[in-house]
Amino acid sequence: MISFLILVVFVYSVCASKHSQKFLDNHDRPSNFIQSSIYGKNLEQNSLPDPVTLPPSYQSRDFDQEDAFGGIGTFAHLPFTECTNSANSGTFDIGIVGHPFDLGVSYRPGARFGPNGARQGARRLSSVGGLEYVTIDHGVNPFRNWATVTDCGDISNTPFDKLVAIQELEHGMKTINSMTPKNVSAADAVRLITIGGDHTITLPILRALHSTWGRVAVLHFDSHLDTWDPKQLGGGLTKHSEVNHGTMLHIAHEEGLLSNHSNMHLGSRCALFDEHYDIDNDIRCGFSIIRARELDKIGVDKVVKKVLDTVGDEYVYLSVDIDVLDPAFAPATGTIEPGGWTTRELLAIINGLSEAGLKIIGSDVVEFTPVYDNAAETTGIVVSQIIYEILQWMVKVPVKTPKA
Ligand SMILES: [Mn+2]
Repeated sequence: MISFLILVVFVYSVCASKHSQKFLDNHDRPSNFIQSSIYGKNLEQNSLPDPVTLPPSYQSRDFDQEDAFGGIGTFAHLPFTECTNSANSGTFDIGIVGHPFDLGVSYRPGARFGPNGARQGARRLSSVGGLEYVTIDHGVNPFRNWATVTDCGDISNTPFDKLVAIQELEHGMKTINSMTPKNVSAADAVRLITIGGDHTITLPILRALHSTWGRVAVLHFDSHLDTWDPKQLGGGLTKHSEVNHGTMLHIAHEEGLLSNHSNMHLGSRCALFDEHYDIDNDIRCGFSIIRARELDKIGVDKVVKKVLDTVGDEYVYLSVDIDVLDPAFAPATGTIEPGGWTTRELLAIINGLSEAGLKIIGSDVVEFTPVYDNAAETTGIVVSQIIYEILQWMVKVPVKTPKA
C-alpha cells in the first residue's frame, strides 16, 4: 500500500514539473497575452519618457518642508529659532516653546516628552502650504498672516531638582519674552504658546510674563481645580512638595500674578479633598467655575458668553490641561477624569473666545504624556490642533502691552 502511494506521488511530480516547464517556455501561451490585456494597450499608447524629466519648479523645491511626513520634527514644519539668543530678537512674533518637565505630577509621569510628542502630532500641519491650509472654520492661514511664527525649541531644565528646574523655565521664558517682535506695528511684545510638561509649568510662565502684562485673567481648561492649598495637596513635607501640578494656581494667586476676580475654570469635574475648604479657597484665589456637565445644559454659546461677561477686556492667559477632554479624545495624560468635553466642543469654545476678540497674551497646553497615547496618535494630534486654534486666536487678535 505504501509503495503504491509513493508511486502515485512520483508520477504526479514528474507530470507537474513537465507542465510547469512547458508553461515557463511559453509554448502554450498566446503570443498576444500581454498585448491583448488592458495593461498592454496602455503601455503601447502611453509609454513614459525615459528618463523622467522633473518640471523646473522642482529645482527650487524645499523638500524638507513640503512633505507632511518628512523633515526635522519642528511644530508644523516651522523654522527653528534659538529664541533665547538676543541675536534673534526682532525675527519672530509668536513662538512655540517646549517645557520638557514633569517633576510636579501626582499620578502618571511622562509629560516631559509632551513637547516632542506634540511636534510629531503637528506634522500634518504645515506653514508652507498654499490655500489648502486655510481651514474652513477660520479663513486665514495663521502661518502666512501678519505674524511670523517660529518653533523656539525647548527650555532645558534639570530633571534632578524641581525648584531649580522651575527657575530655569522662568529664566528661559523671561529671556524669550524680552525679545522685540518682528512686526512692531501690530504688537509691541512677542507672544508664546508653551507645550508642557506637567501643569506646574504655568507658574514659572506666569512669573515670567508678569513684568510685561501685569495681573492676568487665567482661563483654565482642566478637569481639576489646581488652586489647591499645599496644605491639602502634597505640602507639609518640604518646600519642594508644596509646588506641584495641583497647587500652582494657588501659589500664582498668593504671588499676585492673577486677576482678582476674573479667573475661570472650564470643564471641571474632579473630586475634592474638602467640599467647603477647597471651594472657598478657590473663590479666594479669584476663580469661578463652569463644570463639565454644565455644557450639556447651556451649550457652547452660553459658555462663551459667561467667559466674556467675566473677563471683559482684561488680558487673558489661556491654560489648557489636556485632561479637560474626555479620555476618549485624549487618553494620553497623567491624571484621567472620565466625563469630559469633546475635542469639537473645546475647539468651538476657544474659537468663540477668539471671534469675540478676547485679548490673549500667552498660552500653554499641558499634561500630554505620549507614552499613554495610542497607535493613531489621538492625543498628540488633538494637542497640535488645540495649539493651531490658539495660534488662530493670537493672529486674529494682536495685543498691545499696558506700556504701549
Ligand atoms: Mn491641571
